Parts: sequence; C-alpha cells; structure tokens
Amino acid sequence: VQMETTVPKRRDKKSLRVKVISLGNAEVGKSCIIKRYCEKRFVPKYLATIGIDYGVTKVQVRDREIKVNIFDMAGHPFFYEVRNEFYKDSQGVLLVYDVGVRESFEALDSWLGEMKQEMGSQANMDSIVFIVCANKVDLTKRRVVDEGEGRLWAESRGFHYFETSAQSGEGINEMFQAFFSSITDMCENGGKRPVSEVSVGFTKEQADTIRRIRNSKDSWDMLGVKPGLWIVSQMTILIKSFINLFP
Ligand SMILES: Nc1nc2c(ncn2[C@@H]2O[C@H](COP(=O)(O)OP(=O)(O)OP(=O)(O)O)[C@@H](O)[C@H]2O)c(=O)[nH]1
Ligand SMILES: [Mg+2]
Repeated sequence: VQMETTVPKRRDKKSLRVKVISLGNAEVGKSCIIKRYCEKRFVPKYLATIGIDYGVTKVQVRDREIKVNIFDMAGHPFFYEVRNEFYKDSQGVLLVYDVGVRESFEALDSWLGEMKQEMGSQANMDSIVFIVCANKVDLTKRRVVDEGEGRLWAESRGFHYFETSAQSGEGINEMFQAFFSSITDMCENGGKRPVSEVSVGFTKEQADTIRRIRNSKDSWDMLGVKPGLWIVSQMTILIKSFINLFP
C-alpha cells in the first residue's frame, strides 16, 4: 500500500525588484525624504543632487521581500538630459513639493509632463504608482499651499497624498509604507494600478475647476467667504451627488 504523504511546502512568494524615482523642483527636499527613511537622519545643509543619486533598500510587504532601487533625481533644470535616461521602467514616482513655495507645487504638472514625454504613451503612465509629498510641513509659518489644495491635485489624478517633514520625520514612514504596498499590489495585479482606493468622485478637470475657483481671491471676497477645506468637501459632495444623479 502506498501511503500518500502530504508535506506542507513553504510557499514563499518570489521577492520583487522595483524601481522608484523622485521628482520635483530643486530644494524641495527629495533627497532628505529618502535619507530620513533609509538612514533615519536629517541634514539641514542643502547639498544639491548632481544628476542622479542611486540607492537600494529592502522592505517587507506582507509576505514578500521587496528590493527597492531608488533613483533620486536632481530637480535643477540643468540636469534635464541626465534625468531623461531614468524615467523608463519605473514602478513608483515620488512627486515632491515644498508647502512653503507655491511655485514648486505648480511645477508638479510640468514634472508629469517631462515624464510623460519620455514615457511615450499614457498606457505606460497608468502602470506607475504616484505619491505626492507635501514636504516641509514643520515650517508652519511659511506654509502657502494648504492641505486641501494639495490633496485635491493628487487625489483627482488617482495619486496618493501625504504631508511630510524630512526634518521631524512626520509622515515619512507612513508615506513609504503606502508607496511600497501600492507598488506591490500593482505588481500582483498584473501591472495595473489599482485606483479604487484613492479615487475620488470627480475628474481631473472638475478638480482643476475647483482649484481655480478656490484661487480666485476676488470671487471669494465678493461672496464674503473664506475658502477652506470645508468648502472643498462641500463641493465634492455636491459634485458627487450630481454624478450620482446622472451616472
Ligand atoms: N525644515 C525643513 N527643511 C527641509 C525639509 N526637507 C528638506 N529640507 C531642507 O531643504 C533643503 C533641500 O533639501 P534636499 O533634500 O537637498 O532637496 P532636493 O529636492 O533633493 O534638491 P535637489 O537635489 O537640488 O533637486 C535642505 O537644506 C534641507 O535641509 C523639511 O521637511 N523641513
Ligand atoms: Mg536632491
């Protein structure tokens, strides 16, 4: 009589190798965010990245080991030619701006533009996880881009949004955890970015309209109301109910 033996096999999932890049204007804190996560320290002195900095780190997401290759890009326009070589084959993009410099927030669109140009088609952009870091939130007095505005920009595009400070460490681990876990989800999902978890009930165009309305000081002044998070959430609800009425 042949006995059937059932030896439980250890089924370790294969480890994943992923490539992530950092994007954003010079001096917004890209290198410091990465340094804070990988080395648990902060350097106050500004040392501009020359071209690209490369680093590798291992993280555990659920039962998988992820080997992360980080390409930290220089934000200075001077390095345009160097950066272009590195966009391809990324699974994740850290989009960083400084909450105290409006220009760095407004530049996010052109960073996406530069990347799109190098990636060729929109399809390639759809299989990338984007995380927006509203950085330097520790410097509360000089803050000019509020949370509502940043979150709206990010989430209307299906991107994650995190408030971070490389200086204090606020939000850094949470941000990277969400980043790597989304990338893992995407890889397990056959390279398609799962949008449901971060998608909100309005389109990019609607969000841009809300942003424009919020930024037009005069109309608000005329109405005598102060634009804030509350107004955005009210508008979101309005738009959501509108969409529900006309699906
Ligand atoms: N207060 C504060 N300062 C920060 C923070 N993050 C970065 N900095 C400072 O901002 C400056 C720029 O930081 P970097 O990380 O070098 O900026 P970068 O985006 O990598 O700049 P490039 O490499 O030129 O593109 C440095 O002086 C940092 O110390 C933060 O969260 N809070
Ligand atoms: Mg840098």
